[in-house]
Amino acid sequence: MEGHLPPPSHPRYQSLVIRERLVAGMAAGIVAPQGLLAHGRGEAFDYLLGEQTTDAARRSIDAAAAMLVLARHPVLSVNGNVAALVPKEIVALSRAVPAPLEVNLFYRTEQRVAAIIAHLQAHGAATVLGADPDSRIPGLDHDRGLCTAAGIGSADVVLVPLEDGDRTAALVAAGKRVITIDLNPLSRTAQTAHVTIVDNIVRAVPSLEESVHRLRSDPTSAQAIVARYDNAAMAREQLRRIRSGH
Ligand code: PTJ
Repeated sequence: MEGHLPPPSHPRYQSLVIRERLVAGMAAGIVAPQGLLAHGRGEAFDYLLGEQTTDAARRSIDAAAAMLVLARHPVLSVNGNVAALVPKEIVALSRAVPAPLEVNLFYRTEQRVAAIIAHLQAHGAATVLGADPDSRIPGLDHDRGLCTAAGIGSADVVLVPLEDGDRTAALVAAGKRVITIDLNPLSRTAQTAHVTIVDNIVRAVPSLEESVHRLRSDPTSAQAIVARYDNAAMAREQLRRIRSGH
């Protein structure tokens, strides 16, 4: 795959490296074909946001970290795109919180679940939930609703990056606090989650880990951050930025 890359001097080099990770992920049976389309949409929003972590995104990252460290039973949900783009980083975040990883797919196949679990384990994960779902997210039909009772089923806080709007709404309706990472501030997921990080997952997950390390030993600050966080104001600010061309 690396053979398709231009030299590092190419102005779009970083973006092309990220694309190649997804293409390689699809060839390895980790990414769904639809994941490539989802990434193209994300890229367009990233471009409009200046391909940087905005101040509004930083506030969301701190609110998400605070919510994760204060949670009774936080869980990090992983899909094909997440596993291909940030395998090492999501494992590091799972250790830092600490919170179990659960593979939870929109386009579920048992082969892809197994490939993603093996990929995460190759990047240092100990246990990864999701291979033997024994519970359901209420209100979702077919395989989209499958989850584990020990993981998402009993979680109070769930991180669901690059998620479908229907499932986000179902998790919220099930009484969970939902954190997402989604470059499209207009998506149903972005508008339904309690904390929406409008940033590229490749930047957001390492920043989230840093913030978790900072807040883990400071529950008073974490509580204050959660109490004053306003997700609707954050979304308005991100949209203003897109419309004004920064
Ligand atoms: O692996 P699976 O089967 O669970 O499927 C995963 C995808 C992503 C295909 C599935 O969840 C899906 O179809 O998602 P959507 O509904 O296309 O939503 C994905 C959202 O993520 C969109 O709003 C994109 O703008 C956003 N997005 C895409 N790439 C990135 C991103 N947000 C942050 N960082 C990215 N790199």
